[in-house]
Amino acid sequence: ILSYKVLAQRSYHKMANTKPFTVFVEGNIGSGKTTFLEHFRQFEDITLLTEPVEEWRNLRGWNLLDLMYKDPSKWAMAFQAYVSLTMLDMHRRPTTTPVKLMERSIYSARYCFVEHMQRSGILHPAQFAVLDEWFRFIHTEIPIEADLIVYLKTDPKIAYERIKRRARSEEQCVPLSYLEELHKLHEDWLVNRTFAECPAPVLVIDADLDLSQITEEYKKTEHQILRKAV
Ligand code: DCP
Repeated sequence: ILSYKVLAQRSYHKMANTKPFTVFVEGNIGSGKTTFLEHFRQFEDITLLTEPVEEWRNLRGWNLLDLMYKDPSKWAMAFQAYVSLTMLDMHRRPTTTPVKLMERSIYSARYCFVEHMQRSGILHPAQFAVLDEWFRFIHTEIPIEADLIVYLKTDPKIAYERIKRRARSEEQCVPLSYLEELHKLHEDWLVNRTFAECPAPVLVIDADLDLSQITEEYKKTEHQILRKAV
């Protein structure tokens, strides 16, 4: 049975003939994307799509995330191909709310992670070419909505400490240098705009603050994400 709320939201979209205002939350590993999304759970008119890490840890019983960290040159290609699929699924998922908030996007997969794997030689040029052709095909043939990017900017050392603290088993081998490389790629993509196309305006947030203070930072973004006085 469809609730009154869902029906009301559907008719809102029909009447207004609008697509949801779509926001990507981007930032380094350990920048606090999940916490940021959780902050918005209190609002009604918003669909939250958290990253499908659990799917990456269990594809028919296989932990692709673990395989990728343990033997990158063998597994990076398969892992990133699967990430692209799960991201595309999130981009295409219909919503009944006026706002859609997504953790990461197919763009950060390509412009940060795959880019790093290509530059560092983890991906063979032929493997990179296949992933890049997939990305180009999706980018040109499938409409991907993007209205705003929230960039949680973090000092790599702080991200490193958070990753150590949360102790996700697969990430124990992640060195600080990897986070520094990923940080540079996020900066080049979202701030310096040196090598890749940026699909929406970027709102930069200081995500170095600790949990007790960061809620204030998150609050500052509410009116831009919900697009009304809050
Ligand atoms: N990952 C990857 N390639 C991608 C996307 C993610 O290798 N295209 C990896 C990096 C992490 C794990 O997947 O080990 C999850 O990374 P995210 O930064 O996307 O998510 P977190 O949960 O670490 O984010 P946060 O700590 O900001 O909440």
